[in-house]
Amino acid sequence: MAQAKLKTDTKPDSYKNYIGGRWVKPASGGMMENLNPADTRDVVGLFPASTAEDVDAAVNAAVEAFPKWKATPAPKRAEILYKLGQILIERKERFAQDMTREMGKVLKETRGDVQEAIDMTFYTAGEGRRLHGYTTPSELPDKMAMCVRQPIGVSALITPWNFPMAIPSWKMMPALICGNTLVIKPAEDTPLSTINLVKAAEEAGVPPGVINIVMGVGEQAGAPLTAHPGVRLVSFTGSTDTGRIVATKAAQTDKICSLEMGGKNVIMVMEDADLDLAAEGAVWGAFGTSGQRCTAASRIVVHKRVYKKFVEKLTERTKPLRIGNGLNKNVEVGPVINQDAVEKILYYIGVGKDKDGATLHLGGNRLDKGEYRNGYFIEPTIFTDVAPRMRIAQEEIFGPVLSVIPCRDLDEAIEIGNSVKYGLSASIYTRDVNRAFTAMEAMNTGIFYVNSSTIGAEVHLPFGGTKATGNGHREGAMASSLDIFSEWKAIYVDYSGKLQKAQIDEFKIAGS
Ligand code: UN1
Repeated sequence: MAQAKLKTDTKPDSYKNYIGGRWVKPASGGMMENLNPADTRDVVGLFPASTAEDVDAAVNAAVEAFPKWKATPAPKRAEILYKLGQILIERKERFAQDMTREMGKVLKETRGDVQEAIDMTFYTAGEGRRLHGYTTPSELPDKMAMCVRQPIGVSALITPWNFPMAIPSWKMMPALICGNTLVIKPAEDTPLSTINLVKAAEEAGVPPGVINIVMGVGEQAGAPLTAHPGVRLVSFTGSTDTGRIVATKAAQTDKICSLEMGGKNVIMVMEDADLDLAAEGAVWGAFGTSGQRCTAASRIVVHKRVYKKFVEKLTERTKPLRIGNGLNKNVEVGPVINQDAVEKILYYIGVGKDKDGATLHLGGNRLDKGEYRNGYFIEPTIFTDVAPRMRIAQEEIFGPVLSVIPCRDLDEAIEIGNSVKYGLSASIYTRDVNRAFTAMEAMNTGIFYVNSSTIGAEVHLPFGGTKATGNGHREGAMASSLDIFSEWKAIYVDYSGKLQKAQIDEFKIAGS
């Protein structure tokens, strides 16, 4: 059984920022410790605590590299991505191990995370020979009209810790294929996975300055990046509160800004559902990644006729889940990311019990004895008899906490499902095609599943959500991510040899 390698006796590895094609120390010399959340005695490494000075150097490098990268034909940019995809395939196992060590989710899932980056890289590389614009008739004779996508400039990518290679790839690959240069600021809890991705990109032949990585905390490194006048676009994934700060900052210098933020996703279980399948999907959606996905299922709305039976099945499946270090083969639920997360999750469990008055049906505790004593482990937790307006049913907890809410019928399930401020993902379990389609249409979310959980989006479909989940953009699916990372240019070519005035000149149809 693989065990986290403890490095208590040796000095931890020290990492650098990547700026203008060189690995460099942060200007202030400050470093941050990155700890394994399953065992905090294991120091994954020391990473730069960057400040505005480093950000400035990185943005300048990206500004300088932009003209050449922009002038590189897109199919040639794509060739580098194909190579990068190949390197990621070769390193998949090592990158997955590193990722589990730095963020805790189990190996099966970190392999999936790297796989998602591989999928995104190849999928985007194919776009190098498309990047379609279109031609369209002009309203005037002897005149042609068309539009093309053009690169935007320097993109700032601010990425979260829960998908530390997949989400950077969702932003980085389309940014690159469109001809942008970029500065990425990964979450301070998971810099290593992004370094792994950037090193692989360097090896694949991405020219100096095209990709830059600056590590550090939000206020020190993220804030100057979103404010920097050299940056034209900010793409952010994280909490709604931080996203609003990012958007406000970005607006002050007219930056393009794409935000992917919180979720409070629902599974609706109808009385005709396959209850075993629904319970399996609920457990995977709620406790996979220890509930730390934006798409995690944190609410299950169940028809009252099958409520009791469903809760039994859910409990049966949750109880035996093996919690522990994600590097161990048999573990199914890893730790949560850090001490702040532990406190926030325990706070919400307290709210559920003492303020909301829901029934704490299962779990509810931090595990801190024996094998758990050096990590951030929380039991998979189920609340039952939850009312839709309770805080635990409204606010994003981002941990292994599930609220089960009874409902009367499909209409009420939809109403409850839509009653939160977020709109990322939703799902229904039913055997009735009419109900499935009714819910599909009625749910105000960016992603909808029928007879499967709220997680598991594929890279070639749009990823993102409505309401407080985002600001109208979608990642993934080529057209939508190209819309973030390129700007349209409309082009008119008049070959009539005379001044023609749109909307003003009258065109006479011959013979009329
Ligand atoms: C996230 O929830 O933060 O759909 C990203 C999924 C993954 C991506 C999730 N493919 O569950």
